[in-house]
Amino acid sequence: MSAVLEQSASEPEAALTDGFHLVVDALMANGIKTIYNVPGIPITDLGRLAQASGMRVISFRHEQNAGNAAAIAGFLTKSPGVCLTVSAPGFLNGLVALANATTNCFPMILISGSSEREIVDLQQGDYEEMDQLAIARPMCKAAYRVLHAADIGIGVARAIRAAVSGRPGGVYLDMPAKLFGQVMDAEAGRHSLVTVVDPAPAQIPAPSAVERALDVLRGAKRPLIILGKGAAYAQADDDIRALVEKSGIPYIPMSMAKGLLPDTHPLSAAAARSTVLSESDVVMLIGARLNWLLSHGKGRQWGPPGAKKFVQIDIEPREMDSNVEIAAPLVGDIGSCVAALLRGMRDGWVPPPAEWTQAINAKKEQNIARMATRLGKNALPMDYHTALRVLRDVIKERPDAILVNEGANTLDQARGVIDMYQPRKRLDVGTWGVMGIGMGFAVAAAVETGKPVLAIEGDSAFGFSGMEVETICRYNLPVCIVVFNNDGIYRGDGVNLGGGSDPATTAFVKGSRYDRMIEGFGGVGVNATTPDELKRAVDTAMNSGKPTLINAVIDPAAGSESGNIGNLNPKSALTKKAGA
Ligand code: ADP
Ligand code: TZD
Ligand code: MG
Repeated sequence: MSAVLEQSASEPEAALTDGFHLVVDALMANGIKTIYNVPGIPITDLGRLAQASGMRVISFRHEQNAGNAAAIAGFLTKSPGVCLTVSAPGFLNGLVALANATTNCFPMILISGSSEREIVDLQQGDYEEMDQLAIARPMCKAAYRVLHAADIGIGVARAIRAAVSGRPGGVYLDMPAKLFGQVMDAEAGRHSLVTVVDPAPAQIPAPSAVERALDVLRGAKRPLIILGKGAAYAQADDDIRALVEKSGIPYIPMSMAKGLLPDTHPLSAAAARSTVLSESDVVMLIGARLNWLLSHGKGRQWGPPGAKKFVQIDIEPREMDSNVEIAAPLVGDIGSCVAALLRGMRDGWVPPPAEWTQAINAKKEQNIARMATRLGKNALPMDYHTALRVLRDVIKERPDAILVNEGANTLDQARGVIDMYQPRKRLDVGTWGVMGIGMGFAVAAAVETGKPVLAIEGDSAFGFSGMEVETICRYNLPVCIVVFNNDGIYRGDGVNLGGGSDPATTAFVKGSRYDRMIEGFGGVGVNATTPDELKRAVDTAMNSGKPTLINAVIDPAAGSESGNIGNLNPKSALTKKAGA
């Protein structure tokens, strides 16, 4: 259907259009094909019209999940994911996802309906009154409000450019209710639309910066490359692989960069992570920040202070020297920077000394053997490793499947055990370690790629977005959820230190059956207590593509407090003594 208002026979004048149609037309003119939303005042008809116009509109049960879906759609496609919410409470629900997208450098646009400016600004108590633009502004990269239908095209264009150019991030677009009903001449409306040309222009690094980086790399005896999710986002997969292989420099992938090169690649030093972090003399960061996930580039993990030089490739100049001195900042887009380094290595590149790679390989072999022993055990009830061995094999057999992962132990152990083989196949809690991304990410991964999705979820983590199993069933998406059910947060055997009858703060109902939730919506539920049952159930789900939830029963005593980051969790002497 053409997005032009139908003319009644009694109105022979020029065709008209309105705000609703112009928003849809503006998105479609820029190749945006999907909206993730929760309907309601004032945007119900916008979703309806978008669907009628040929867009895919995925309606969620909670805006945070719709927002997370939009954010990860942006990561997967390099085009901003769009989330649509109602005013005040719906907007606020979506805001966590917008802030999280910005923190993770995922491009997304949160379009929210809002109440009447005149009433909101005089604080006269409008329906869902809130000054949304002011509240959104500090949470995102850019925030705009459109007041006139004729400005919708420009508003959408600005939002797209802000989301994807430079360092990607979240953008807020405020659309007061009155905007949607504004009518204007259809021809003028068409002319007001903007198709954004080259929304994320290449940013070419300065030749002198490339030369400086190559000099630092040439001087290295024990170099290391760290690939971050920015490298995965950049979609420069072939050149990144060529750079690693041509340079002969060992690399470690950050969590969402796993699979950029297969984790089984001979130059992967992931299994010797602590060795390479502490002993390397030059580290090149590609799309990875020296934040808490890398201990800020200093401290014991990094070896003696001042002993290392850093090369950093990033599109954001202000990232340089954020935590430690960067000897060779390479500011530009990763595709252009990596291509420039490759050109510079064409003639006479000498790979790192064999001593370095041999030392790493020896350490790797040791650690891989140790892991194999742990994975070889068949614990019953299942512990993390017993269950994860099964899922590791599933991904090995289906390397194109997308893995979504959240939880504490469920996250940390899965990241270590499950090898990834292809770029952008591992989606997880990211920079904030936020719980609740699971079902939103799973839905968008299935919608955007058409690939099967395996979501490995802690039982607590799953609870944050679990209602979206209905959404998964409603759209019949090929998503298999495995809930690692250890009866609680970190562990299921916590005790109430006050001795009362309330359960421990970290414990859930014992023996819960999450699998029964999905059955209520027509999906497949399976309770798996052994590795064989788990394997059979996941294989069946991945083969059939039917929405499936497997309740994997995990030993309540198998996990540790906060997974691998217990050191960040302050503890009172009192609870330490009580052993909680
Ligand atoms: P990780 O958590 O995997 O270490 P981060 O989210 O900390 O990764 O870092 C990603 C970095 O990648 C950010 O600093 C961001 O500016 C950068 N980035 C994102 N896209 C590009 C790109 N196309 N070119 C260059 N840098 C990019
Ligand atoms: N709320 C939000 C939004 N994000 C968070 N990270 C937390 C709370 C705190 N938190 C974690 O950091 S992990 C986690 C919480 C509540 C859940 C861990 O339990 P789980 O995983 O069942 O998901 P395991 O396997 O039992 O460790
Ligand atoms: Mg748990």
